[in-house]
Amino acid sequence: MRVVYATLVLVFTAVPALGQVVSYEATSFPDDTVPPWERETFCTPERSLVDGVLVINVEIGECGPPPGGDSDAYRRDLDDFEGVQSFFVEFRLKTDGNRSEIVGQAPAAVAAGSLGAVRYNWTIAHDQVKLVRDVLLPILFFDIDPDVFHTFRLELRDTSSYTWFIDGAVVDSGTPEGAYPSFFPTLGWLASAFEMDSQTQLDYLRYGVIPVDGSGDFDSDGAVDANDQFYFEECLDNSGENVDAGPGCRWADFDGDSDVDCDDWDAFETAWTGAGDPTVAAACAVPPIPAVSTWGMMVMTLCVMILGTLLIRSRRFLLHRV
Ligand SMILES: [Ca+2]
Ligand SMILES: [Ca+2]
Ligand SMILES: [Ca+2]
Ligand SMILES: [Ca+2]
Repeated sequence: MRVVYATLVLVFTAVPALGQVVSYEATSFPDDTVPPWERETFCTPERSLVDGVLVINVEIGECGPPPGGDSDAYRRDLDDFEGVQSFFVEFRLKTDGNRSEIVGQAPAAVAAGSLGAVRYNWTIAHDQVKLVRDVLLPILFFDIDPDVFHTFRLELRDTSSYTWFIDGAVVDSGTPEGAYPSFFPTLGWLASAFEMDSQTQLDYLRYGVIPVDGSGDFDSDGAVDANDQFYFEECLDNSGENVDAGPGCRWADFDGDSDVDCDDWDAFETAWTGAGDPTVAAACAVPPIPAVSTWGMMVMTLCVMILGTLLIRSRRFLLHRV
């Protein structure tokens, strides 16, 4: 019995609990979240929160000559996700740091790392991204539009595929070297100065189990409720009729036509399992029908206009006859 209990505990602690997506939306500092991100700073990075975006300024020189200046780094383990059949990391970020900083793992970097061979690293400058899976594998560089937010996404399915996306477009995919998250996996990210000052802005960072296409269940907890609605409306606002919603929104595309529009909203409402009814998404709200008094005013105004026109015409007709 004791062995069975121990086995059950192992099974239930190895699998993520309800809510299999973790998101940091930059509405508070990362180390103030529950659970907190472990923060490690070097020298004196400055940070602030501005309208749901974490802004980090890093400089060179205050703590000695370059290379190496301010650094603001955050880290978490991914132990809860070991053994899942699918996994994604997605973040939206922009930085004004120069591409010459990339050699020093700056100005911004995100690393899904481990003690094993399998890892996925982004190093991001204002107009270029470097993707690394392993130092023994080809290192990839991609140019990006400077000084605007970009969405970076990684999808892993079993051990059979990895796919990197930038702004919804596939930039690289293939068969990974092994399963991930695995072997003491961690997720970390930082803003740092190597040879130059820079500012990095993070809108969000999300990771977890890839939700099932067309399920409406973003966090894969078996419910379609308020926890999913925030992300559904984000997809809706970024998509619309016949606009591809991108890989991060397939779960919200109920009718499988690639967009997330008001047809999908209707299906989301139908699939809703939360308390009461969901608050109608602004993009799909039907304009209110005018109240009786408003109708009355409109009809009266029309009548006055018609009567006025008739009077003027009859007056002209009589004058003409005279
Ligand atoms: Ca945000
Ligand atoms: Ca859910
Ligand atoms: Ca559609
Ligand atoms: Ca759709």
